[in-house]
Amino acid sequence: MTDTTTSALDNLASEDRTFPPSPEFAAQANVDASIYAEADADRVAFWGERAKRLTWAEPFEQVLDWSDAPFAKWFVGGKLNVAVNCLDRHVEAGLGDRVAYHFEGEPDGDRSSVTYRELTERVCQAANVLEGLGVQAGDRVAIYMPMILETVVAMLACARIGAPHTVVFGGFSADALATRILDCDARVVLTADGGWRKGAEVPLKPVVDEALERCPDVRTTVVVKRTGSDVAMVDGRDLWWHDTVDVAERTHEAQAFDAEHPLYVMYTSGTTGKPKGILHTSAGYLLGTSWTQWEVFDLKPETDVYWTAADIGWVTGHSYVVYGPLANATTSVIYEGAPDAPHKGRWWEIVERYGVSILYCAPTAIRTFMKWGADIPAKYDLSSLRIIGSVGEPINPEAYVWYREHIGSGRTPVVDTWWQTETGSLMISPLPGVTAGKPGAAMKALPGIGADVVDDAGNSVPDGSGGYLVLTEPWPSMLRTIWGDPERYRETYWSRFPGKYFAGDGAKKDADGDLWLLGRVDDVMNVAGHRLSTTEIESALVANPKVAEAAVVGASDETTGQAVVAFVILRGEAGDGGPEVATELREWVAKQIGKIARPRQILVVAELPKTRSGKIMRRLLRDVAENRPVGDVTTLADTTVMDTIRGGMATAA
Ligand code: 6R9
Repeated sequence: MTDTTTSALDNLASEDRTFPPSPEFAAQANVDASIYAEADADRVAFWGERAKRLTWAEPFEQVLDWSDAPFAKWFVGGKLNVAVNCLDRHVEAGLGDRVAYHFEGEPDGDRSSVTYRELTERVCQAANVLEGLGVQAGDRVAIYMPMILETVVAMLACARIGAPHTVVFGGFSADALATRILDCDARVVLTADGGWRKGAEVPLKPVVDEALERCPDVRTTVVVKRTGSDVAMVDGRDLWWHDTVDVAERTHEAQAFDAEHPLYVMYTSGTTGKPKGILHTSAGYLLGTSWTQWEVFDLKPETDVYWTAADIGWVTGHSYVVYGPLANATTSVIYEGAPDAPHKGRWWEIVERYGVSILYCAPTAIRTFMKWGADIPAKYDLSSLRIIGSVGEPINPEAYVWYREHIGSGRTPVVDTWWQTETGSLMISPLPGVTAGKPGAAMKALPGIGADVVDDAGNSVPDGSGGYLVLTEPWPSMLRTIWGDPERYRETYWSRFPGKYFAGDGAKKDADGDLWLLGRVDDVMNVAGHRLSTTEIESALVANPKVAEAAVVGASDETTGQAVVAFVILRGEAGDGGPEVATELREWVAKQIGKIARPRQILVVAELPKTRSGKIMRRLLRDVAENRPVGDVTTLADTTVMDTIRGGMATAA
């Protein structure tokens, strides 16, 4: 990519605002700059030292066995129980009365808090029920539930008995659920009648019933009564949670499992073809998530109230709602519903109510709040926040600055964290007490992590150039394989650049060697021989005061190979923009980046197509831009969005 991205990347590099940590923040931070030196001196020993934060039933003999690369074994010979590390040990240490979760249901007034002691008991109950149903260590259990406490209980109960879970996001279809159940051969499904979203019930049990028509080997389901709607219960197969778990024995003797015992399988979405079942194992994963939560969010478990506003059905929820926070004895918030239910200040009301001090969410949410206007968060007391984070997509500099200003009161560090389902925990991020953050840059590989940007031939590019992001060293929370398909694991991640993990993201090193993520490699456009990153042009558009959100695609063009087509949502204050807005924005991009990046077409839309984890589905916009029938929309959060966009285009034409 070296010949290339030139003009586009120069613009990102010209983003020169930096936000150094305040001396007060730096003075109280959990880690200082010496942590990088410690890790660089001996990476493996560094991780061996960090592993002391876990409670081991049997100590490990070797930190890393990489002799069968790319198949890693971390903490060889060690044994522990993940649930004991997340729960029992905290109760034993006298923290039983600490709140583990403040649960906020979507229906107004539906809230409850659960302490570490109560959560431990509930997990023991569920573990007893699963064992009673014949689930043994190594058996897979599928979980298809809303954002409620029982979902956490279900996951930890599986971990406790060594049965890997596969959580399927509650918005997925019966077909997607069945495919996942079959792929990992789960025989038990934990679910609920439904959940609440935007004031309406999202039915779950009926979807399970439909999925199970294709899964004859599933012998039992356990169903949480959440909404109270009528559901059909199949005799001999379906049990109620309240008839089984809630009445079960509250103690359970946990067994220790090997450090490499499988913890869960998480299917990645959004790619074409068969979903990949990403396998994570026990000790390395728990270490990666708990250590990075402590390090990057500067966690003070005694006083912080921590909120990762992501669904438990995604890796962000697994790592930073459940495993990392619980291993650290954190008090967290779980919110079931939508950010605008019943009003657009719902998140800020929650921050105010619980005194949330650390907030972690996705750029798509931040851009939505920008669109709704700064006057909404301004109505709430957000002074408890002391650090805010971003994950899931590149954060446009303008969104970063807005987030820091209007949510972080112009004072809190912002951590832009790059990682993936496959990496298990944060890989590239500023350290809030050390790094002067640059809006839009994820900055540096964390201590103990090796990252680089390479060209087509796999050579490290010099500072100031772009290429492919790779990870150069194994790390404790890395995926171990693709469930049932080790060859696909090797091929997908380790063959493009032998010996290096290929992340599938484009990235650039700026003049200081700091890392900027540029989106998936397949989001890179080639316009008249110039490679342009979608992220880059989107950021330029979002930097215009009239624009709240933008998605850019490369549409085929007879002359230039590809041409830039931009879909924009205007900010509330900008009204519908009028016909001149497209011209104005085209010139704006030309001025910001260069004529080569000037969009051929700008379409003002009301919504953008997003996956349920908030990533823009550019593939569908490309279909629109190239006048094709729109492809598979089943992974969209709102499948009607594409009709709206098409409708809008017809009128425009
Ligand atoms: C955690 C999560 C992974 C992909 C990843 C990249 C994008 C995530 C990012 C980011 C730029 C960041 N991504 N964090 N891009 N800056 N801070 O999102 O996992 O759903 O597997 O997605 O998300 O493209 O490759 P997952």
